[in-house]
Amino acid sequence: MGIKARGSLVLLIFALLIGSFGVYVAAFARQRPPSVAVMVGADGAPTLVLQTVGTLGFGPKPDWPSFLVQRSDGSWEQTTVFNLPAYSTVRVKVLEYDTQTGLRNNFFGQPQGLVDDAITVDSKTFTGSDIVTTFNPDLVAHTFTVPGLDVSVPFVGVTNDAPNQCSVAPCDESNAHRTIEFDIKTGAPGTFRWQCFVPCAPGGFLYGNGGPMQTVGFMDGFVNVV
Ligand SMILES: [Cu+2]
Repeated sequence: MGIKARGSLVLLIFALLIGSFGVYVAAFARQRPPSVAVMVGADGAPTLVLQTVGTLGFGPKPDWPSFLVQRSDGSWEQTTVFNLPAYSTVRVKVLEYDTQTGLRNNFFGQPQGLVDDAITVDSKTFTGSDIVTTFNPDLVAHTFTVPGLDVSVPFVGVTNDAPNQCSVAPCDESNAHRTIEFDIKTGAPGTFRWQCFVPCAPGGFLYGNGGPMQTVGFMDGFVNVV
């Protein structure tokens, strides 16, 4: 084989390697957990039902905390991507099974962007200025914060000594949990990034960030307003 032919062969192999690397990176970057549409409640209202767990208990990252979304057939999907209808009031119900980690920034201890400034925790409703003084940032397990929708909601966690804690998702309501309910409003269609602001990653991640805190499907995701 002449020097030119050999040169072309090397270039061809090099181009193939670069090309396949590009395909791999593009596929990796586009990877996203499935998007779950909100359920419709008995009264016809769109209802988003979430659960937060301290340890997922299955898959390649069983010790990571995670969100799960309930499908309309009652089953749970481990995802943080969901579709909400545009220009609507959406009821949100969160079953919070994790213990209290605490916020690093107290600002996120205050619920924001809720319809009527109202939030219900374990059947007790807090409204208006009550909210500001009610949620001790040290007791928060996770937040649902959507900057693009001006929504941020802290979830008070279960106590460390609570009996019958859940370790494998999906958790059951017989496990220790808090029930948090509130309504939010959506506007024009769009994709809105959201995340939890409690540094809730387990040991091994600097200051509780990293890992699940920066992985779609665990502690951050997308709200698709459609
Ligand atoms: Cu979290």
